Amino acid sequence: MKKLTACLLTAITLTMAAPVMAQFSKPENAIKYRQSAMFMMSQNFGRVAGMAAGRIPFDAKVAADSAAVAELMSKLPWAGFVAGTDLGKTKAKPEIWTNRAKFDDYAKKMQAEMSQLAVAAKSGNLDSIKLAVKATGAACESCHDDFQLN
Ligand code: ASC
Repeated sequence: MKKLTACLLTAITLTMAAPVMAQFSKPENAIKYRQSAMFMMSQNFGRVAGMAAGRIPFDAKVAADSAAVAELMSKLPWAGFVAGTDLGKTKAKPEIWTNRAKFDDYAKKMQAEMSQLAVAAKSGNLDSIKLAVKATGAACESCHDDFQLN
């Protein structure tokens, strides 16, 4: 009976872990995956933020396209935060895995703000874009403050 229970538990655990194992063949790939999505997001967000700050000339089409890509990218990094990937070439703090609910809340908040930014950029209204950039940047920063190594 004990053996059967152990067998069942192993089977259940393997079944639950299967999608993650199918997605990344090794931990380094999970790290690379989330860093790539973050990089693409920051390049696109940074362009819009540059326009909002007046560092880059405002181009409504470029802003809308960039914000749309940043919004899509904002959905991607999370699948890469697989257990055991706090080790290696990463600035992810181990607290991500011991305080996951808080991390997930930050992640959701950032995605919501990035979606708002995409809406603002699509409208072409620079004042709305400025407000949304501020809120989105704050969401990025609060998570980095708690969960990213310097
Ligand atoms: C970026 C980037 C971040 C955030 C943050 C916002 O472009 O790489 O981490 O914006 O700096 O304040």
